[in-house]
Amino acid sequence: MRLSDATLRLLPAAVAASSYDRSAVRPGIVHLGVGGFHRAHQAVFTDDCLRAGARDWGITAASLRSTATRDALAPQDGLYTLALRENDHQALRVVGAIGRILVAPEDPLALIAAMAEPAVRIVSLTITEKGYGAHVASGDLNLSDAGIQHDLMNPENPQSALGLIAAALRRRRAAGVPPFTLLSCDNLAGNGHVLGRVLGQFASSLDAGFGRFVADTVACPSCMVDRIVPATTDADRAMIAGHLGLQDAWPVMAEPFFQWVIEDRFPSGRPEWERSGVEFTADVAPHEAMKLRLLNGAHTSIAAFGRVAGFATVAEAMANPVVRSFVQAYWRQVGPTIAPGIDAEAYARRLVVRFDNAALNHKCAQIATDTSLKVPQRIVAPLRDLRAAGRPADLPIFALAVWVRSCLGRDEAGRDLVLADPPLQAWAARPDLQAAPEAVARAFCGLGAVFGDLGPSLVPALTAALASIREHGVLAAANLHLNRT
Ligand code: CS2
Repeated sequence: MRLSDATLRLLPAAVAASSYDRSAVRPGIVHLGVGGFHRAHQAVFTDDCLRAGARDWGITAASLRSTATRDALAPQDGLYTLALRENDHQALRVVGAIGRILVAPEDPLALIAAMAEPAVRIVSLTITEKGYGAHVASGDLNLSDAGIQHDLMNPENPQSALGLIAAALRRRRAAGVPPFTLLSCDNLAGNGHVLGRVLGQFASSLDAGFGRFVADTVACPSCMVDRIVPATTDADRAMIAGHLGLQDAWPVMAEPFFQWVIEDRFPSGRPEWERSGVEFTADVAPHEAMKLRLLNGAHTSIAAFGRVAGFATVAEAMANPVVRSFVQAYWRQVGPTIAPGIDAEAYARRLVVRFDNAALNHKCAQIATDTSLKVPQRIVAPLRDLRAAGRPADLPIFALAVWVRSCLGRDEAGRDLVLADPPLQAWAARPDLQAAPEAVARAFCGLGAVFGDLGPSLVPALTAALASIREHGVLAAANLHLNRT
């Protein structure tokens, strides 16, 4: 039997289920990108509000690409299980905040109509770095993005997040309905700022008046989101079915820790997310910098070590003494780039415990997707600040070298390393393992979208790190480097 509204009453008492009348909930949020992260984060805190009696903040969710989540969750009335796991502890809960799930490519007009509903006051997004049609380094609209090109030509039948949002905003404007607040929940520095900027540029390219309307009336608060959410496996599905006594086609696994710090700019209102411990602030930037530079920067480094040296998961890599020392030294070096007033040391101490959580089974390969779009805000940004302050910056450079090494086709045991990074996959002149370290360093440092104007100055240090990795292997090279500095 399947998890659904009809079978909720069969759940064992140990599973915290939604007890409210879901049929009385009206959608107030449309969420784009209904992956595991949204379902373990924003949807859960919204579910807390619904459990506390709110009725205007249900979520209509949409996938911008695949039908998989809709196919899994529609037969379950949008219900799914969240398993919070930490070593040998686990807590289960069924989340009911998501009602309808739409699939944009199947019916873009249905999604536009859902966003145009006057009762919808927030459109939130987890569409990953590449979903914004932005140059991540500059934050400008990327006019060579295929989805953006298509939507500027076909604004009535859009495919991209920006095109869909713009179509809904045009419809609201024509009907005299105030715009929704746009809430980016992706790991971009100044995510709301980036979204507002590319949307404004997109809207102005369609029509200058609409561009001004977007710039003047659409609020795009920034926020910092944090919770580690590994991809669900079949073993997880079997484990959850065992606990529920019901089948759940797509449960979500996550760590207990979470943080969500939001700039409080919601002209049309918002759920009382603070009841779950969500923080509201006037300035998110220092929180974002802490999280992107310490958690995500270390994640990207660990994933690169893992891929090259053959560690499958973050916890496995962290159990290696060299990786562990490297990560801790990296935090000490990068920490001073975080604004004073934020306790970067306490956050880093907590990160060790979070990364050691063996129950998560968080795969290096999952983190290593789209890395060329992640490196600028995670590693290059603190490197730039360290340089500007005249401080040592060798560890971010070494981390970049490990990432570059992980893009050369094979790991140190000679196994194929598949790249899941569209811009790098499309790079015809991408060097491979045969190329000399200096040629590799020069080629990568020439990627302006990744390194900005910093690239040329990094060539010597990157060459030296790549040469040492080639000579000694990545772990021994890191160890030598740590002992030298
Ligand atoms: C990870 C993030 O996949 C990745 O790139 O670094 O998804 C990370 O787990 C989250 O940002 C944690 O909040």
